[in-house]
Amino acid sequence: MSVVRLADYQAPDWRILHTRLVFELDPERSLVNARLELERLGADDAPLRLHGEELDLLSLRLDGRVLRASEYRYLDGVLEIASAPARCVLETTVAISPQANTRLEGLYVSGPMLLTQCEAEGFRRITFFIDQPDVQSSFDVELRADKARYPVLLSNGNPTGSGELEDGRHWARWHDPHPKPAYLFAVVAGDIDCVMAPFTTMDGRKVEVRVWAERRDVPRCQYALEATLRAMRWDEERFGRAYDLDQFNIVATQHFTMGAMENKGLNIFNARYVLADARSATDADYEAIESVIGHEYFHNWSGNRVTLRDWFQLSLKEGLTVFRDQEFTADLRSRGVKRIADVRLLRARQFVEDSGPLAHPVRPPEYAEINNFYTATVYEKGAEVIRMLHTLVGEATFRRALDRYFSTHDGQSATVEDLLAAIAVESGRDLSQFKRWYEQAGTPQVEVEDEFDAASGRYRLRIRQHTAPTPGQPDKEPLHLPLRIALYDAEGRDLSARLKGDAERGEGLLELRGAEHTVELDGLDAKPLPAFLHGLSAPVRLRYAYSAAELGRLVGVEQDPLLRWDAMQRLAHAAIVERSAAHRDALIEASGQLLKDAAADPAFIAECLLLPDVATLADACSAIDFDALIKEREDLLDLLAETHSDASAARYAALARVEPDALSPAAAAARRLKNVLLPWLTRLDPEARAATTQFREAGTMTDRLGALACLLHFDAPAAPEALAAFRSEWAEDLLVTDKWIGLKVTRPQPETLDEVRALLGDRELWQPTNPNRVRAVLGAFGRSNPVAMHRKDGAGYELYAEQVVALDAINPQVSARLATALEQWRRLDSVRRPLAEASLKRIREGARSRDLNDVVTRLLE
Ligand code: BAL
Ligand code: ZN
Repeated sequence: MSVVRLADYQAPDWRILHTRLVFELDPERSLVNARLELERLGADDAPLRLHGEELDLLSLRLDGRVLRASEYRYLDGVLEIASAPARCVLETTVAISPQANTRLEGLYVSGPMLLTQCEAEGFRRITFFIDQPDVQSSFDVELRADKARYPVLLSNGNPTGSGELEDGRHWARWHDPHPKPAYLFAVVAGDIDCVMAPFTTMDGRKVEVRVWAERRDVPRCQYALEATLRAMRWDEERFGRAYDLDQFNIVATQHFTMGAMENKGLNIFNARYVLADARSATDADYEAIESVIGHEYFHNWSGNRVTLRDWFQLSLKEGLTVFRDQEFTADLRSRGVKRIADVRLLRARQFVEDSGPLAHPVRPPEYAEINNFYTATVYEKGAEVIRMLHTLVGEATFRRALDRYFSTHDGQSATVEDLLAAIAVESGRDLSQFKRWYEQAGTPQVEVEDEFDAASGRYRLRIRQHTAPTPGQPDKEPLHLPLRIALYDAEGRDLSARLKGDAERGEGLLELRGAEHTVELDGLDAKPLPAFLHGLSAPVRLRYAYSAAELGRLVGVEQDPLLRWDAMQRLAHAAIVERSAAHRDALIEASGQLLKDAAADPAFIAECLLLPDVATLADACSAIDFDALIKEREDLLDLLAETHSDASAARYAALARVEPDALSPAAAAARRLKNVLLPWLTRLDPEARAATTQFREAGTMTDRLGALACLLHFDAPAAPEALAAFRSEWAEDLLVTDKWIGLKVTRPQPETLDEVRALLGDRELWQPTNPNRVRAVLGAFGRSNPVAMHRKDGAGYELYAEQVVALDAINPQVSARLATALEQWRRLDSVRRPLAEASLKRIREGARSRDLNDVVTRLLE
């Protein structure tokens, strides 16, 4: 497979001064006429090369003249015109088939809509273009379509006119004044409707904000609309960024490979991140909607106004924008609980990715298929890298640095170096070593050893960092990282301000640059209790030989919610993976304290009581034995439930009285803890009475689904009836049906594989062209049901491989993503490893797409 290398980057030979597009929209066969005003930037003999995939070329004119076949060639996705004047106008007309487009890249059909997805390289499936982010153009777009079928016609920018055509067709024109790369282009045509609200920006611009959906779904768009207004205001207040068009449109579709897409002025969203109402959405859905709405909106500056020079810089927009959306949620909701959720995800997905065959730097040096680099590393680790910069320079300097970055590069295609340069200038700091975070893969391990000399009262910490080899990177250099630290004395006072040493910066912040540092503290009566990485100040694994008692104490003495949660996770980890009785007992003790804590946020307590998931636990094992891990984890949960049966029943009952049907933060936090305790209660009651009652009386989807999960996963007597009732209540709703499927396929029994087979054979439920449905069935099964997926007879792997290959012919991005669920295969136990390998080889034999070939090749390398 050919690869693209960052080192080979060359500035484009041509630029596009202006683009005019006319679409004759039709689901079977749409015609696209493109008029490109071009200017040569490179050498006189530089040919004009345009990207184009699966386009039926109907006409080609250069400066008004039809080109002869000998004057161009269209081969392997490139249209090449050997000789073109330095300034010229190229006009093409192509035909494309949206109806046949199951890849969902380019122009495709979703229910009553025709719509586009262009990032990363979908625009070349719409028309010929220089489809790379460093080629930006202003756009004028005319859309023509049957008016009855497609009454709404949307594109980027501002509307400039509309009118009637013959034969019941109509047209609409859009002008986008902001030059943009093709990946930000979008079109939507459909029989859709919207909710709308006005917004006045801080600089006085009046904006019409609309959220569109299929007509029946419009009543469920109000929350997304309000979240958009919150995001627009927050970006002004926190980052000084205002919106820059007269309209901002968001469209929800049921068929979308990604979560959402930040097209300029016309965001297109997976419906699951828009549609919500009190009946159908969980508390987690509401939070995710607000977060993704924010994320896409924030791209208007971090991604759109300042875009990328090339796809290697993907994290420049994604890491920065994830950081911004994390801060949005933290500012509007509970900062501590948000950080815990983000770190949980980072460990469960990114750390795992970073220690396996798909590990890659935040800025990969090469790729075979860019679609495969929309990864946890580029997004989540990329956000952690930005967070470290924020920690190193502080909020005020960071804000000034971003102002500088946005104003210096407004309208340009930027690089990671550009962002680092803006931060370096504003902070006066040398970030050359810090840049390694973008270049070096793997999660660094920070080892801390300490010694206390009672005679002299001196306490010394020796801190070492090391990053293990990753594919293509055998040797690693030390990284520049901020390590927050606290040292608690017997009264719980933090002594870290008195630390001295080569890494010490004051206020409990160490800056590590070398492979090894020593810091120390004098004049102590007793060894202090150290705490590290407050707020996860760096995305590292930190090893320190805490005793069980020390971790138990940390849960009580530490103020940082993340570190309190982390201490609970460490206790659980040692109890399960190392089978440490002391850690188990300390976990039980600390859990009891938390259960009784009436002052703490119930959502925080819920996070603390949740054990690490099996993938996170497996990540610590050199030979993963799922049976042992799952059994130890279940035994620990049984013990927690038994030991705290009275306290958890009492707390559950009290929580159930907190505004049970309200959507307020307090009510949502109560539900969070209630639904962590419900499985504890259900473990002790074969009749599952609490879950049965909760299912029957639930006034919210959170409570209903929480109860249904318990009934199903504990094989409660009421489970079959509840499942059927839920199914028939929501049969018409794709998104809620996905939730129901998700529960079915994650039932932790080997026989769930038969359920999955049944779903795959159900002509109504199995919709392989709908990525949400594929993820509900196979994504949830592959990643969240270790019992059935990793069956020791290999049947889980076999079914998975068969489906990944079948899906490759439909949507390669989806099939490639599914295959990554086997990224830990090399560390499986000796029975499972060869079975997983055989299934991966089967995938390799069946893979047709570049996407899947790339992933499976790297998995097997
Ligand atoms: N740019 C792709 C979707 C997102 O990360 O916003
Ligand atoms: Zn993004």
